[in-house]
Amino acid sequence: MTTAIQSILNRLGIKANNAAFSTGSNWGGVANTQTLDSYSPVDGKLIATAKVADAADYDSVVIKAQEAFITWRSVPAPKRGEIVRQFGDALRENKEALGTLVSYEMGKSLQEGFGEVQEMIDICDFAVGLSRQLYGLTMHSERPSHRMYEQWHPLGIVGIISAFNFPVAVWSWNAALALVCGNVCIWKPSEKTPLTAIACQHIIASVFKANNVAEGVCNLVLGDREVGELMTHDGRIPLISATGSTRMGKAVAAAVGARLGKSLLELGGNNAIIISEHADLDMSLIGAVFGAVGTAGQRCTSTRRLIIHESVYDTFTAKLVKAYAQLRIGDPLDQNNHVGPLIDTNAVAAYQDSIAKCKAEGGKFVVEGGILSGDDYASGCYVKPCIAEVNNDFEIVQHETFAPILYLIKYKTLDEAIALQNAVPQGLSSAIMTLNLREAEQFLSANGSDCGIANVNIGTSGAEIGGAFGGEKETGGGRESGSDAWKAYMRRQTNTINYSNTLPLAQGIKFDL
Ligand code: UN1
Repeated sequence: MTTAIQSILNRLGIKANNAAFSTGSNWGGVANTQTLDSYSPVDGKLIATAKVADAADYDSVVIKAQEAFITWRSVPAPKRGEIVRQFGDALRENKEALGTLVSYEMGKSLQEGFGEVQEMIDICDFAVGLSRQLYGLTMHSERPSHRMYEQWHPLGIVGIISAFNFPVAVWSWNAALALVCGNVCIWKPSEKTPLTAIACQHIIASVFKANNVAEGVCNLVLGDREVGELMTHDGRIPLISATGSTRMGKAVAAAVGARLGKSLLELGGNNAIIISEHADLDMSLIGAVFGAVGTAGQRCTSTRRLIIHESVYDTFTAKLVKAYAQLRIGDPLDQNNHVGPLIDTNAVAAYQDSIAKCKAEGGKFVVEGGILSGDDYASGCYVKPCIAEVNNDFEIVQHETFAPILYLIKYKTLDEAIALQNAVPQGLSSAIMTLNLREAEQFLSANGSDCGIANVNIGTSGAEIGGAFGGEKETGGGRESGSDAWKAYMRRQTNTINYSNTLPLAQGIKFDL
């Protein structure tokens, strides 16, 4: 580890012998023997060894969280918002350090690491405003001198299971909303990125301490699948918000559904951009290339398919090939590079496997892939972004591979393009590049994209926090972050108040004693 990274760990308060869980300022499970190793995909070095929580540790956290909920839910929502506001300020102070650690531990470019912390700051600002809203409706009662309204109450413990690719932002989307809504949280971060999670826990714990917030409001539990399973089966956790693969999401939904809990799922995407004959091709190029190679193709919103009109297909493909030749792949902490490493060598194996499958199905690579070797690429996690001409119905094209592999598909009519865009199991993000109003509106209509996110003249990735984030079909149907996504973190209560002298029944039913 370089001294620069060591000083960042110091700045973020991360010590060598980390604990397995935290309820705020208190950290526990230090003596546990089972560990998680965090290797940087940047240089392959072991950054730290974290401890794994066992079932007894987990249980102690849940008990603490249940106790904390009793007091936290009684704190007025705007006061909870004030604490989230201070958390946003603490993130502003730590943006550089945390963003750099995200880049080093996860491998995304430094700019994207900073962007991820900015998303956290933005969601805190959003949540602060929300803390003075959380509106319910008022209805007119059919009975005289009756009032009817609805109000929103917190659920209790929100379990957050997050993925390696957005190791801190997705937790904050959930935590910031859950907290202003009056919930407490238990976070299980990806086992691949424990350090960034520990850093976030330190930051939020210091804000809580300064405000005398009880232990147990924001909890961290480190572990692998076993901890996730304890959470999904636990009837004490009314809501599980999980981000990850569709396979993982199905297991979460089954376990949570079996106990009639709520789940909020943000799963795989297979996102396409339609490049119309009416597109501004230079603008489209930026959206397509950033979408495909940003975060080395490891966003759930990454662009995996380009559906290109036949009249611009050759021209646009030539532009793509030229742009890919200019991509600089290497250390993501060096801001001259566009593309960093994949998360680990398993991801590299999946990338290679997808390329082989694509070729076996008849895919023709116009930009070849490959693993980079040499001193600069010693971690073995650096791969070349590649482009293949395919049919949409290839099995591999129907599948989300978390790697920079871009598939090209040709179309003749917009109806055909929209049908191709929709003809995958996933439904997260989509876009059309066109300067033609009719095309744009058709794409956004009920006959258009079937995704949770549909954009015009911007790419598939890089959503702002103000919109609801999530998708349909195998993406899981959940919505996080902006708009009214907060409602998933609360329970709705309908209240009818009779201020008359009699007790009339609804629907005019007569019942006299
Ligand atoms: C994810 O990949 O899980 O829209 C989240 C985007 C980011 C969030 C991605 N704001 O690409």
